[in-house]
Amino acid sequence: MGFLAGKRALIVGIASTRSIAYAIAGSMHREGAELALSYQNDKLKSRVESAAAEFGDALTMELDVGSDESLAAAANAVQAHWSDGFDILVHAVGFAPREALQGRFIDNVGRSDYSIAHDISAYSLTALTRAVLPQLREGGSVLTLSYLGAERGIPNYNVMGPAKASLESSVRFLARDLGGDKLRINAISAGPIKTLAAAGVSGFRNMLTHVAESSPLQRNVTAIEVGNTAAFLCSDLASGITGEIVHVDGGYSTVALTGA
Ligand code: NAD
Ligand code: 0WE
Repeated sequence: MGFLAGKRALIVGIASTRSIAYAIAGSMHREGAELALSYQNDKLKSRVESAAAEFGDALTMELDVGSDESLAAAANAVQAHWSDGFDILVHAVGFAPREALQGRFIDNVGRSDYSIAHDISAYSLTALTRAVLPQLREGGSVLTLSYLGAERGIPNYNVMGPAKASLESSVRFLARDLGGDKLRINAISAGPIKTLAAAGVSGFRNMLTHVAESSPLQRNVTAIEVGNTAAFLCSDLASGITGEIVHVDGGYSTVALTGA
């Protein structure tokens, strides 16, 4: 029997079979979890429906985390499907206007870019968690996805850096609140992976090569490795872990002077 048998998971952030959320769904399904999957808009609906068919006929629903009405409607859809609650919430969402993710941070970040990046990439974790909190069962857990740009200045990542820093801080504040409900919350800080969100980024290929050459594991990480860590963190095997940022990056963030 899988280590997530009897658990129910809502997974937000599938846009393609390359999405980190898709790999997380695969790992959780393999370990015996029952799934519900959301899609951001009509354009992504059929892709998420295909994933749902693959992962044990999962429930699907629309969810735009930028809208309070959409958050409430999605929470209602989950409640109607799982009337006695669920156990796992996965938030794998990030967005900033494309123009802000190039050139100098100081030149290319406007007030509205800053606001959108923080709204969709950071605030949405708290808004989504609050929307489903009454449904989360004791022993359950929340997981989000972060990146090293929260901790370091990285070319082109720009406003997403401060947004991820805010996301990671939110994990620590939410951990205090959720602990009282016997719930946990953690983040995975993943190394670079070629997904849709990474596809448009100029120089991403060179970044992958640099990271592989500089990492203790001497390679890039896969979405499957992130998926397996996600399944562990959301399982009872990780019952003592909350408020934590776990790096799944081949050790890249633990070393310096890698050219020496
Ligand atoms: P992806 O493009 O496959 O997933 C991003 C998801 O965000 C998409 O499913 C998209 O629909 C969703 N999204 C954007 N705006 C939304 C909104 N308003 N409402 C609902 N959903 C919305 O890319 P990914 O790389 O799998 O990204 C998932 C998470 O992983 C993000 O938080 C990203 O920052 C993080 N991450 C990615 C990498 C990487 O290199 N790919 C590394 C570390 C962390
Ligand atoms: O968090 C991310 C993806 C962030 C992202 C990407 C896009 C591209 C398309 C947020 N918003 C958008 N908006 C778009 O219109 N990653 C960790 C992947 C990523 O993105 C980078 C990276 C890495 C790594 C951007 C610049 C530099 C490195």
